[in-house]
Amino acid sequence: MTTTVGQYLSARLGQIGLKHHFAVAGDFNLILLDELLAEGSTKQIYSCNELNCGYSAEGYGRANGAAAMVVTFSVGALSAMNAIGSAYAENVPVIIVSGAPNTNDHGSGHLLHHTLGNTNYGYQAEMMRHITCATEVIFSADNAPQQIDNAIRTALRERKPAYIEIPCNLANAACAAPGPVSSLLSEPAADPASLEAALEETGRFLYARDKVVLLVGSRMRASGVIDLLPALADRMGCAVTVMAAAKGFFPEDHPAYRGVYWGEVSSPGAQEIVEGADGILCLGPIFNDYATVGWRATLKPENTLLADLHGITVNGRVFEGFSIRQYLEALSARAPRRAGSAETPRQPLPTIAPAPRDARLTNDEMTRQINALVDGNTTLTAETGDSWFNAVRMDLPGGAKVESEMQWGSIGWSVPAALGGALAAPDRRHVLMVGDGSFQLTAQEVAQMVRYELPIIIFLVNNHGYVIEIKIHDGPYNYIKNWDYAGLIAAFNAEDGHGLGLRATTAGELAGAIEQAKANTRGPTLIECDLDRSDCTETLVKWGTKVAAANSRAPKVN
Ligand code: DPX
Repeated sequence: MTTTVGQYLSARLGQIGLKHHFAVAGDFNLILLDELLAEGSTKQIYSCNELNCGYSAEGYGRANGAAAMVVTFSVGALSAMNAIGSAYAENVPVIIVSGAPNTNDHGSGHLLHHTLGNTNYGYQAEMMRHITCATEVIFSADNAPQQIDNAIRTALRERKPAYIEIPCNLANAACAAPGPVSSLLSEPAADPASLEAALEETGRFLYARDKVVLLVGSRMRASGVIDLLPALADRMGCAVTVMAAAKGFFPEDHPAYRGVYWGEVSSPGAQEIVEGADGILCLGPIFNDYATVGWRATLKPENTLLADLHGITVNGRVFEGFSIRQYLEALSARAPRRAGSAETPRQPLPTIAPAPRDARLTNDEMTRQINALVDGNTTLTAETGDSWFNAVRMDLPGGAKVESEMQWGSIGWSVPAALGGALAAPDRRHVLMVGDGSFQLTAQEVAQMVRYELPIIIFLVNNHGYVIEIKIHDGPYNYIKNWDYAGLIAAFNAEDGHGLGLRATTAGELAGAIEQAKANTRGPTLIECDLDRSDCTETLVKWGTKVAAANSRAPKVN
């Protein structure tokens, strides 16, 4: 039983549950792309460039649990690195496969195109090693199956990207056929002694405390155990809050929900509940400078239990050797009731009164209308910028999902990521909020939404500049060239597309545009929302001031 290296990879991608892979062609990967097409387990989706290809895979992986992408050597792979950094920072298992020079050219002294112009072709793998959890450079078809399996298995277990390099003359070389996929998918068994000790210490922590609260962080997405949270909350009877990057990770219509904890810019009442608690179960949190509002919202270590993907820290002790799923499943069966924090009711979010139809469009009115569009089957992708703050202040129905990239924070991420998410979850409604500055980085990927007829509704927030940067630190570099954003769609449609480009300057125009977007099922609808530059959320201004203060701390002098 034999196959080819490319078909082995293709079969494995299908077996781990992928239905698509993303690709940009180049002469070092053409045979590999042929092999993937021939084996056919996953559909090949083309991207405009490798950065977008990576972000699309990252977005797909969020919705589907993993993703794959294929690029060419150097000119492709180096462009993709920003997106692979995103997948690493955001814990998304993206398998990046790069075509590479012919094996006969390695060590030959031959000078090749698409390279740095020296004859050592190992630099790409060296660079990738820093932003992936496994780096496999294939030099022989015989070793390819183990190397491919190791990269995929490690990515799935670590919830990080992995890199596979396949020379152009090995993609169709014969190799052994795959064995059972369970060797890639199975989770290692928990160490029973460590898990039991962790649960006992958790019990001691919880019994010694009255006001216990759950704080859900963004690494819970990677853990794939978000669905376990309501049962844990029901058992403990305590209040549940989420971090900004984990907006929507707990159903907001659940009685335990108390809002987003984000220090001084928390939802009403959430800061008091978290900072007033004597026991905070932090589940998959990322406490970076943004999340802590410039290091101001730091929780007391003695009050926190930190549960991360592969272990917990509590009462000054560290326990490892089990996954967060194994820990939460066991905890859900034996956690004590700790309902003290739930006595404080949820405070309502500030309501936004509807604007008259002919009123100038405002940020508030735009957010109100987008919030009304979001139902329990919607995935809302929110780009870095004021869109974060607008998403965080929305009142979401149960089932609604939010995707943001608050650890990596690379503008331009959201357009390809929304495309990836829409391919992975075609039965959901996909809504994207993206600022004008961010959009300019990856705008051309809307053309692929047109190509694949993805009915994504894009709210292009044209506030005429890098407003979040203007609020943090102003200067001429924050003002960008305006585009006719709505007009771009005609160019992307060309002769056969069904995209729709609309522009809203009043509340009524926006309402009309949303109705047209709902009816446009054969392509994206981009609604350019024209706002005044000064019109942004209050929380952005408050947060931006504190983050700027942290950024401008003077160097310490010895
Ligand atoms: C930059 C940011 O227009 O949104 O709501 O107006 O801020 P807002 P826009 O999309 O502008 C985004 C802009 C320039 N950040 O305000 S957040 C710096 C930056 C980054 N990523 C990359 N380059 C620069 N975050 C890739």
